[in-house]
Amino acid sequence: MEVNNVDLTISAVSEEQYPQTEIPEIALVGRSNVGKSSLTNVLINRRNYAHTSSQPGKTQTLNFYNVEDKVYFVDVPGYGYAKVSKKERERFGKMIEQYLTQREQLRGVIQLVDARHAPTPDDVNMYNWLRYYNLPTLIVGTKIDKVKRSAWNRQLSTIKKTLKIDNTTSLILFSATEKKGKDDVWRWIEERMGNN
Ligand SMILES: Nc1nc2c(ncn2[C@@H]2O[C@H](COP(=O)(O)OP(=O)(O)O)[C@@H](O)[C@H]2O)c(=O)[nH]1
Ligand SMILES: [Mg+2]
Repeated sequence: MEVNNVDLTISAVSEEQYPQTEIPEIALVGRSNVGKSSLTNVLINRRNYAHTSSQPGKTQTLNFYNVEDKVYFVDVPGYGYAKVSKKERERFGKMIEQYLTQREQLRGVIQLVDARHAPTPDDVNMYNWLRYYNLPTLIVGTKIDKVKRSAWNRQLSTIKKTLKIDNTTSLILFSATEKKGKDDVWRWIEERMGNN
């Protein structure tokens, strides 16, 4: 999609704040620091619109990015090591779970995993959870620029095996620095946008 207009509509801390539109939504999930903001920036052709950070686990909001009034990207903050209290983590976990299971506008979920390593137990749990709820899922293996090209196939099969990826799930290797995989990710999103 040709992207010119993007707007961070809301950083929501509760359901009442979610946009009240029928625009399709695509959620981005993954551990803190895996590259969610960087992927968002590449998809919308911006350098640092979605703030990237080397400080993991601080955001505890669902960030809705309105892209051309055609789709919302919903940045779901990292699971794993969020630097917040147990109570806060539970509250936020419930909010994410409700969003992912009950949001009518949600068309699909992009789960990011770091392609340099095998998916972590948190990644596996998240993926199993997405399968349990039958959410259309794309796995994006990030930071592939840090992996030698000769090792790409091995990393692909490690991701497939560790997550036990089923045949409804697509898998794309991605690099934000080289913008590799951008068109394939957009293609998957546009397919989902057309589907109810
Ligand atoms: N080399 C490389 N670094 C990346 C890539 N994606 C993200 N990063 C870096 O990883 C760190 C965390 O990225 P960010 O997008 O903020 O992760 P988020 O916490 O999931 O939103 C930042 O320092 C990014 O510059 C990538 O594809 N390649
Ligand atoms: Mg981020």
